[in-house]
This record gives sequence, structure tokens and C-alpha cells, in this order.
Amino acid sequence: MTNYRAGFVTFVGRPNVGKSTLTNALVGEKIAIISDKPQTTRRAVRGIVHREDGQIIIVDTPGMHRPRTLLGERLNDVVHATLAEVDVIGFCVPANEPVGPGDRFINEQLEEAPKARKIAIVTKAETVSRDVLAARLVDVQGLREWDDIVPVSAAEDIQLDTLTGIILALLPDSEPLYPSDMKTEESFEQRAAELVREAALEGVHDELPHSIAVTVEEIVTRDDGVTRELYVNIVVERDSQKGIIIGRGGERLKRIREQAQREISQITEGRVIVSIRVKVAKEWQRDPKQLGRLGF
Ligand SMILES: Nc1nc2c(ncn2[C@@H]2O[C@H](COP(=O)(O)OP(=O)(O)OP(=O)(O)O)[C@@H](O)[C@H]2O)c(=O)[nH]1
Ligand SMILES: [Mg+2]
Repeated sequence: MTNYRAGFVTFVGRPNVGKSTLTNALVGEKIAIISDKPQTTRRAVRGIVHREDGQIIIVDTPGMHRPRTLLGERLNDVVHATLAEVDVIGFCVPANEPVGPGDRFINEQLEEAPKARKIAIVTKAETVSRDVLAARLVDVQGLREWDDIVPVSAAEDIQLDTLTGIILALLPDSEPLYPSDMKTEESFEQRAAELVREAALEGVHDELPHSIAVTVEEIVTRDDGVTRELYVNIVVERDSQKGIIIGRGGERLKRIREQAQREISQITEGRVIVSIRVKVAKEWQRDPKQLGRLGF
């Protein structure tokens, strides 16, 4: 195959800047979950963009931050490991917040990947005036010599094709790395667990979002061959948090279950029935053994 490029790009940046939203928008399918809470993404999630002239494997990573728990450290480790193995790094800063110490800290970490090409992506571009956007681009430009700088909006589909083109041009000549119909490496089980966590994140505040983990206990296919029963655990750190997740008369848990079932139904052809239990694993974010059990 001539003139075909393929390779890896990772989106890095502070929590909540829109890395996962951008990943989903470019891939054209919900690969990674989204929320307005920081630290929504907890693993390196791969999404694959297919074009006639190439293939981009996007590795969406957890937001980089000053860690306060062992979980926080593990999430930063995921980002460092990813930086070492990609062709292109897309450093994301949001248009609606000034470039600050958190961004400068992450920018310094990019030195770990001397060979990777580096572009700056100014996200959420539709939220600010032209003047503010221009000022932000200048600030970002001051951080280092970028291979490119591009403002985008995943919410309003602004410059997404441009970004795809820029990334593709920086990738090596290569045969396709994935089959042409594959959009992610995530398994059904992993995606289902994440969609339950996304539903559970809605409407909770403060420390609780960080305390929520989700595990899949069992998936049972019914005799009809098309219906799958998912038995899922929402794990929190304290009894009080368990009460909040369940809600008065089980009202919140019912809403979580319904939303999760709706979302999971969209990623599979068959019918899905979700059952959720809420469990407490004391201080799991700080406990190496429990972290291991939860997959971190
Ligand atoms: N207005 C606007 N909001 C956006 C855009 N992209 C993302 N958001 C919002 O920003 C918030 C964070 O989005 P995520 O994609 O979860 O951010 P992230 O960088 O992946 O966050 P972590 O995984 O926690 O590091 C969500 O509320 C999104 O809806 C955008 O282009 N415009
Ligand atoms: Mg994310």
C-alpha cells in the first residue's frame, strides 16, 4: 500500500480538559466515558480512526495532576507509560481557562518522549471569543516549539478533520495496524463497566467521584441467545457513600441502572439487563492490594 500512514497518538492534559470527548468525536463512537468531574478516565483507552490514507490509534489517558492517593499516582503512571510508546503527543489545554502551573508541569513531562512529535490542541474553542482564543494560542505557543497548534471543539465539530489531518501527516508510513472495522480494543465487559461508572458519576460531588469503582461480577447469556444479564458491582469507600449512591428508597440507584442499561444497549446488538450491587471497600484508593483487585 502506498501513501498510507498509521501509528499512535496520545492526548494528555489536566483532568477535565476534554481529552475523552475529543477521542470519541474523532473515532465517531463512544469509546471513553465523559463527565464534568476530574479523573474520569482511569486507563489508557484506545480508539481507532480510519481514513482512506491512514489509521490513527488514539490513546486517551487519565488527566495528569498532583496525586493525593495511590490511585492518583497509578493514574499518572499510566500517562508516563503511554508517553513512551507513541508517535505523536497531543497536549490538550482548554480555551476557557488560562495556561497555568498544571499545564506547565505536564509540558515539562513531555521531555520524556524526545522522539515523539508534539502538537498543542486548544479544546472547547467554541466557549470563548476570538480574542480570548487568540490570546490562548499565544500562551500555548510560548510553552515550546510545537509541530503544530490547533484550536478545536469536540462539542461543535470545529476543526476535527483538520486535527485528524495534522496527526496523520505526523505518523510514519505503515501498513494498517488494525482491521478496518475495529474502533476500539476495549472489550464489551470493560466498556459496560465504564458506562455504569459514568452513570454513577452523574450528580455526585466532592470526594465521591474519586471513590467510585465498578467491577463486573458475571455476564450470563440467556437461552434465547440474544439477551445478556450483567451483574455489576459499584464499589465505594465508606458506608455513607453507599447510602448516597443508593439514594432515598433506592431512587438514585434505579436511575443509575436505567441510564447504564440504555447506554450499554447502544454498544451491542442484543438485549441487556443490568443488575447492580453497591459494595464498600474501605479506603481502596490508598490500599495497594485493593487497587490491584480493582485492576489498577
Ligand atoms: N463546551 C465544551 N465542553 C466540552 C468540550 N469537550 C469536552 N467538554 C466537557 O468537558 C468536560 C470534561 O470532558 P472529558 O472529555 O471527560 O475530559 P477529560 O479531559 O477526558 O477528563 P479526565 O478523563 O478526567 O482527565 C465534560 O463535561 C465535557 O462535556 C467542548 O468541545 N466544548
Ligand atoms: Mg477522560
